[in-house]
Amino acid sequence: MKGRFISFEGIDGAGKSTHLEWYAERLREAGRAVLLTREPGGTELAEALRALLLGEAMDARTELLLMFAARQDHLERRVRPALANGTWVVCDRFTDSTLAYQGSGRQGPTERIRDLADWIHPDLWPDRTYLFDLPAPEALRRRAQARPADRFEAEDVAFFERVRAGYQALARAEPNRFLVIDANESIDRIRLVLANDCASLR
Ligand code: Z5A
Repeated sequence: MKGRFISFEGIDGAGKSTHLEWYAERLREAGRAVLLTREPGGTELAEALRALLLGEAMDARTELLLMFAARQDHLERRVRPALANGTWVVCDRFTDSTLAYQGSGRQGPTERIRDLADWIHPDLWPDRTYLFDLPAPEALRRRAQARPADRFEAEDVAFFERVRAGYQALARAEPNRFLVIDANESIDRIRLVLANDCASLR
């Protein structure tokens, strides 16, 4: 049986990482084999690209192409093999991040991003995407308390408002795939929503 592909999305600081391990554990308890992974990253090569992407100055096209280079390696070596043997893949970010950050945030070429996605994974999109939705100023406030900023997190509020609006448009376009989570809710309430949805997917 083929596994399922679940992604977590949202602007930085919206709170998705707080729930990832917990969510994977709910699936394991239900007897599923789970691969918890992330983008950019998830393989040795993709993690090396992640370090460059988060740390090095680069132009917007280089950034976009490196995101997809990391994704291709991750899909080929880890995600596709896992799904093929029945493992559920829980992924911290996927191509919706590219559409939201490199497309809406950087005001980049959305059609080219979609072309790259069609080339790299024409047959593979998440079965479910959880979008953690939070106003950018609140996400910024949470982030500032949590850790020092990386290259993306150093962007201004207007950038993150565009990213958020991009995500919201993606969710409106695919209401069956996206579940939008009000990230202003408490961690416990969010877990209730996730647990109910997780049970419905299993
Ligand atoms: N990126 C891209 O541009 N294009 C792409 O295609 C891909 C990625 C795949 C790395 O992602 C960067 O890559 C990312 C976009 C770009 N930009 N940045 N930076 P990442 O996912 O590794 O980094 P991140 O988004 O910054 O994730 P994070 O550090 O794990 O943050 P988070 O998951 O959104 O939040 P958190 O760590 O779970 O929570 C933040 C704080 O809020 C923390 O103190 C929590 O305790 C607190 N929190 C969490 N939930 C709540 C609630 N409900 N109430 C109150 N406080 C809360």
